Amino acid sequence: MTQEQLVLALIALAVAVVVAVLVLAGRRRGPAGPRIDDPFERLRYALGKTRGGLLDALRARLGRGLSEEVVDSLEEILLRADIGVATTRKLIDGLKDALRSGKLASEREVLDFLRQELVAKLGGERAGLAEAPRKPTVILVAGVNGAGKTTSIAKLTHWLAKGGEKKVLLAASDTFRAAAVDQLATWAERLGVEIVRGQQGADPASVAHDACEKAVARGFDYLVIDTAGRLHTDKNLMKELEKISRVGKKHIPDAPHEVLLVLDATTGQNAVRQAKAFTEVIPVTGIFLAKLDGTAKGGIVVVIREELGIPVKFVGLGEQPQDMQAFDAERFVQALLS
Ligand SMILES: Nc1nc2c(ncn2[C@@H]2O[C@H](COP(=O)(O)OP(=O)(O)O)[C@@H](O)[C@H]2O)c(=O)[nH]1
Ligand SMILES: [Mg+2]
Repeated sequence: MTQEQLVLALIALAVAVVVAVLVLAGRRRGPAGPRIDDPFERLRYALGKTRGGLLDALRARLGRGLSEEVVDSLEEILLRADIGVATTRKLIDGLKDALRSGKLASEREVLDFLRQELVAKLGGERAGLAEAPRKPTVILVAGVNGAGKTTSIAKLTHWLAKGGEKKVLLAASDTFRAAAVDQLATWAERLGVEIVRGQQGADPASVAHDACEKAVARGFDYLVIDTAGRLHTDKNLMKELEKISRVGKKHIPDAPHEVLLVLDATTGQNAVRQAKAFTEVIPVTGIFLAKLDGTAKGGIVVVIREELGIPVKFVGLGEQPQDMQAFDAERFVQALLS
């Protein structure tokens, strides 16, 4: 082998190693995680971090036997899962009462008690999405920047379209950044639905207005409106959101039929504070709780329900269009505590 051939062989080897490393790293970073088709198992997998901190810790503690002291020590575990101070207090008091009156004798009974109480607190049944008596059903989506609005809209669209059976129109009323409009447009293309977009910097309310007009004229089943992320402390931007929510009424008097607030589950109690600020400006009808898969604070669902009285309607479990589920209290609690 000549020296030149040796150098070429070494270069080829180096390239092969680099390619192999990149392929392996890409695979490890794959966004979807394992593919799980069963919805309950999918939810259970996504709640893994919260369940790990909650159920495993509860079992370890209860393994020491049952006493008031042990029940008291559960408080810290519930708080860590972000179940909230008020709810945790009620759960612990309830457990103690049940213990004193001899209704709790085993770890299983304690967990059953917690499951029942949590299902009751979460409203017991599915909230469902409001449907307009006459189409289109208009869904306004709000939330702070980065909460997951646009991704959640993609999931919602995938779910609403029912494989092409229903016609969904998207409105890109997040006109502040060109990138935001492009992001929604990319989803629209991927999902095979139409989108109304204004010029960059266009009035967000006028985009919403045009979209309402088109949705009525062309017989769409659903119109989903994306809005600009805003700091919940910014009064002007909040006012504008109010305007977007009002503008569609010219064409669709009872619109919007749903105002979904997207909250980032990983921000825990801060998400609750945001929600309070939004509900002062617009009539939020439901919560879309995004990023439940990335957090050990899944208990925040309970706080949202208890402190805001607004139903959690959807949960986001990943970054792909199918990574969403309609919220079901019973199933959620089962996935969390079993
Ligand atoms: N793991 C995970 N990531 C999410 C979820 N929802 C959104 N994201 C990610 O959060 C980031 C911000 O989302 P985006 O939709 O752009 O937020 P927006 O600014 O509110 O529109 C993106 O990287 C999304 O992929 C979710 O349910 N799970
Ligand atoms: Mg966005």
